[in-house]
Amino acid sequence: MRSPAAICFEPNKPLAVKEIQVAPPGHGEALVEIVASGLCHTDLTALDGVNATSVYPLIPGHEGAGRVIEVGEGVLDLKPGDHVIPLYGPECMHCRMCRSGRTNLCWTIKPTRDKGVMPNGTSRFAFGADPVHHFMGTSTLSRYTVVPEIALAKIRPDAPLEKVCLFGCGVTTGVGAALAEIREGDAVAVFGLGGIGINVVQGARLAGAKTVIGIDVTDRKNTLARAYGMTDFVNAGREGAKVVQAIRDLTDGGVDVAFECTGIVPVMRQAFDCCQPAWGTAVLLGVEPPGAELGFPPVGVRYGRSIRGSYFGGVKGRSGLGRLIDFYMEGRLDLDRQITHTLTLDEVNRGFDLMRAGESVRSVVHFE
Ligand code: CXF
Ligand code: ZN
Repeated sequence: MRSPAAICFEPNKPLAVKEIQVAPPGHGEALVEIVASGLCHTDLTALDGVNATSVYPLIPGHEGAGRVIEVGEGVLDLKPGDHVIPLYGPECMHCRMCRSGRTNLCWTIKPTRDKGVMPNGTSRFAFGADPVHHFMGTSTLSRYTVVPEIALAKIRPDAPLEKVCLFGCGVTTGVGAALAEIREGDAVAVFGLGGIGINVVQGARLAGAKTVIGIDVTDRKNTLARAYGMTDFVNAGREGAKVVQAIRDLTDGGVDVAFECTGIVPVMRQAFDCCQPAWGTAVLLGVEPPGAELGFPPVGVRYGRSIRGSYFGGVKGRSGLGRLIDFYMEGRLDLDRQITHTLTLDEVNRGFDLMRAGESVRSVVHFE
């Protein structure tokens, strides 16, 4: 079928909104009509040519929500009309990782996903005679996309798709990590108050954190962060090298959990250093530049600090996302205040310009 889509033909060029051809879903796949898709920094890395799993031309987008239109052979748990959120991290429920009970990672289709194709090795998208690649296995900046069943979370039908698309990445990554790592009464630090950090802040409130310290280089996100539960703010631009000391002073020696949401390696070190020496945990969420390494003195770990990471908030996409969406439907999580811009697909480049300029928290492309 024909579909409008945003195509990145090559890095560092504006996206081209074109009509593409979408092939029917293959074995184990579903054709999904996307209703809305949020724009995330990981899409920007593909547009800028600094994402290792991007094969061009590609259709970006990995924070979408929509409806199943058609299912391929062998699809067991989805039918036309189901509301779904595409998952860049699938959940096959059968592999060693899925069965381990220790991780939400599932690498069943990672080799083909990272090459921009479906599990059988081919793409479902074409522009004229030429194939166009999938991105992160989701490509939600196409009105119609094809996604393997194991990478589709079926969600409750009453959840508004133009809002809950944010559970496809930012909200789940931030809120999930906060719920997994924070205990009631904890003091936490959140480095970077962008699309991820802001959701760590509201997740920290949900988890019962007592002190939530936000750290950013601008005051611009303060109103939103305070509304989401931030209790203290440290301006890293003004404090410079004194950021860690400022956090220690606010918390009687260090936070219980520090979340790094910028991907800047020296900030990761600050997150580690501001943790309580005997038990504090630094949780890395931000993605570092390719090849980066992080150093820290071993004594910091020997005394009891830990350093961990989290992917998609530690949430298993198909079996765990429903719980978070229920929190939203019960009014315990906010999406409206972080959606700073809504755009049509034709305005998608403006959305990425706003992101580059730091003017948006989340822009959401509406297809209808
Ligand atoms: C990212 C996090 C790092 C790996 C790829 C996906 N999440 C969303 O943007
Ligand atoms: Zn993302």
